[in-house]
Amino acid sequence: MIKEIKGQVTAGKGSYAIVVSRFNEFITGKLLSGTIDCLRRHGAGDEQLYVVWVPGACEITVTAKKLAQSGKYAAVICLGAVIRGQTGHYDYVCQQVVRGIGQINYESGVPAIFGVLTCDTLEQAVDRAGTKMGNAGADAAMTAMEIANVMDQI
Ligand code: INI
Repeated sequence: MIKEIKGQVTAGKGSYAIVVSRFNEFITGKLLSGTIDCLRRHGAGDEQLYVVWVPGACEITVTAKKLAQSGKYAAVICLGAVIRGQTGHYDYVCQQVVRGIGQINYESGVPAIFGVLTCDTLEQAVDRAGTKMGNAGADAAMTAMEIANVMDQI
């Protein structure tokens, strides 16, 4: 018989770390609200949630790595907003964050969830921070709960 594992989208008993950047806080604050709301709706108590603010997207990785390596969290959710219009080094910031968060996953064995918006315009970011296109923070929370549950079952 095939043994098949599928993740349940429930918070379970584990704790969740959320790293959120202050840069573009108008957007990232909405992502954070979406993440917390989604985790609570799926059974998380506030004692299971740990929020760490960092200056910008470039500082997410070092922080998320430390949280992942602590072994205290079922998943680390990374929230940020990199918007092309504001910087010539948009591509460098994006590359650094994407690669860094990806590395945390396989180096620590703890899921690090990519909830960083990489947008060409502020309007695109607004669309993904609780308006037309949903809330990327809530999406990241859903992913975190599902993969944490998968990890529990393996
Ligand atoms: N940080 C962001 O989170 N988003 C941005 O759009 C951004 N821009 O545009 O430059 C940004 N820059 C700051 C960067 O993440 C670091 O905090 C800074 O370079 C110091 O290391």
